[in-house]
Amino acid sequence: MNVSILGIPMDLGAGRRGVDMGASALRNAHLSRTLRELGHTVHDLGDVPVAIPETMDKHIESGLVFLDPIVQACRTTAERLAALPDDVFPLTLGGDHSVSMGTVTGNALRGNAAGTRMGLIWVDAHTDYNTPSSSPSGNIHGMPVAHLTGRGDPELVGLGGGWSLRPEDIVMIGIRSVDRFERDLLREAGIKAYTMKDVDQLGITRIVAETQERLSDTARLHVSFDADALDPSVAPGVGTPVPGGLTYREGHLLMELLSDSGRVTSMDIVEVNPVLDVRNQTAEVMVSMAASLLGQRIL
Ligand code: 5AB
Ligand code: MN
Ligand code: MN
Ligand code: MN
Repeated sequence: MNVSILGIPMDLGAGRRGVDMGASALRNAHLSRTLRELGHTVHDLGDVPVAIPETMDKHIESGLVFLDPIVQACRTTAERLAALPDDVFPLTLGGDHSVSMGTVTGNALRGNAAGTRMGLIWVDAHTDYNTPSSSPSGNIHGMPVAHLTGRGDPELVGLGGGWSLRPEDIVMIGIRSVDRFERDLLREAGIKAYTMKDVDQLGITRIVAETQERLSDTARLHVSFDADALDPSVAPGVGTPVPGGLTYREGHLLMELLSDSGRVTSMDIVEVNPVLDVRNQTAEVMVSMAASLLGQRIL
């Protein structure tokens, strides 16, 4: 496969500094080499330009922290991805999770399949379904899924130029932290979310089988993997850790089964924060997750 790596070194959407260095940490953990050893052709396209917070006032517009520069970076990201040929597997590196408004939009509007239904598999401790009015923090990394489905700030919603994701085409896995008003919005939208209780009770195998069934009407799948979906003992380098997450094997099994499906055409790795990490452990574990999704096999 042709894998194209694109970094979005952005921490404007998060409450803590440092995730802007995530893309660099993932490269440093031998991402390209690991994928080449699996037989892929790998091109690193470099980084999308992102404004540096210290060069700006911390401006809050209609309840949103750093709205303008986030819109700009997401727009550039979406344009870069949408312009990639069909046979490329884009692997995008955050940055905080607000980058996914650009990556999901760009991948949905890419190539011959542009505008056809794309399933979104959201692997995260959080549902990221806040709107500017429901958000307890004003941090945009807690809001990307709401905006992708067309609710929230008009500029962020408008990134797709009229395109938006159908709530029934989204499946979330690993969930264990949802805000009070966010929960009502999720229920109302009818988005399927597998909590950690579901992971414990059903297991990853059954969850992936149900997910496949549920997303069978979509043409392809995008995986957005927030490092905080994993248990903090496995992935300590994240800004918003929540105990009780996916084990190392649950994360890998999820990636291995999605790889077996042959339907995943793009992936994000987000929320890796080297400032909070222990010897780049989180970047390394996320590189291994990407390798499993891209076909790494033991035997
Ligand atoms: B992440 C919180 N729900 O909206 C909010 O890491 C946390 O991309 C959001 O999943 C976490 O601020 C965003 C409290
Ligand atoms: Mn997230
Ligand atoms: Mn999260
Ligand atoms: Mn986070």
